[in-house]
Amino acid sequence: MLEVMRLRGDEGVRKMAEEMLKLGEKTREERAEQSTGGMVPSSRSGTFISRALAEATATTLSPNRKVYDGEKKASLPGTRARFEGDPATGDAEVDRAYDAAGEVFELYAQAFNRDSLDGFGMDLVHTVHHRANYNNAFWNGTQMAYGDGDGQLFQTFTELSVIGHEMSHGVVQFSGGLVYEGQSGALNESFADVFGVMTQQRALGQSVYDADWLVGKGILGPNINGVALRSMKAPGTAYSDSLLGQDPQPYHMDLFVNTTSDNGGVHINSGIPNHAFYLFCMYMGGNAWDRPGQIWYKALQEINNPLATFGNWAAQTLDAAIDLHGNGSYEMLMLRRAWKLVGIDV
Ligand code: ASN
Ligand code: ZN
Repeated sequence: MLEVMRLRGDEGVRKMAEEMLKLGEKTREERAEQSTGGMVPSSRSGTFISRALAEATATTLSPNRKVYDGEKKASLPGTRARFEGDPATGDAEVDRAYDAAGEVFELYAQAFNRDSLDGFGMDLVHTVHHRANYNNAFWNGTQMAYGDGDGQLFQTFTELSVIGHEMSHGVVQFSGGLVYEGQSGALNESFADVFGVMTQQRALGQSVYDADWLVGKGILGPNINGVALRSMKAPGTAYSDSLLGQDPQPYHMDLFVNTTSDNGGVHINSGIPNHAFYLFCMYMGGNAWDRPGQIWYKALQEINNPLATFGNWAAQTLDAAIDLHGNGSYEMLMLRRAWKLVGIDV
């Protein structure tokens, strides 16, 4: 997105995008340090248990949220705004981050028996109002941060699917990680999108057919021609705008984008595994966090390959489907079909 803005935006947008890209590099360096800093790859050692058991034990899990106000400055985490149990503040950004963090915690706790992002109940630290006119949100290896947007390109970043996305980067990191470059990086991005929209669908009580499958709906500026940041249902169609350019996401391997920008297209080629998940959900029906989510989550816990390619990941999801539902099961056959439809044979 930022690369597109840098290339296609007007003078002001271009400068902003260049600044943001520089900041992004710094964040990625910090994030890389965090993920190699002797962190325990927690819940990958955990065994996989049934959903019924997960729900029974999950009742004891509860979040510890800490939302800070960045006061439009760069330093993190900022000043205390709303901690666990505090009443609503009236600051919409603070309260949306607090509520969304609760939804994300609940998804992982109740559907996946995971105690917070690291599996060991870590605090959920969020900073809102990060920097001035900041057009992004991120996980830096230890906490989440959200800009307010510049009001032109973006209006806010505290939107449920975006918050679910950022927090899920933490889950990927503590599950053994997927290196943020090329195909493994696009898988990291895709996992974040999948669990971001899943958070939203669960919070809204939506089945896979009710959902819009959009990431970041409503965060684009008022005059931008587009509906969201990304579409899992129809990658490449989320926006088409003179400032933002055209949504660059492919939905099939034939359209895979080879590029050195965006860490080798991590936010671009994620459209391919995103669409495979969407198609699989369409075959399964019901709720995304049931069969499809359980398979994706199990695959993440078991892949044990931070440099996984799309093919490796597809094979891991197939293994998970076989373990959970049996060889030759409907789930396994439909999953293979979904991957085939995006150009990946397993
Ligand atoms: N919002 C971006 C993301 O989570 C920021 C980044 O870290 N690249 O993918
Ligand atoms: Zn991301």
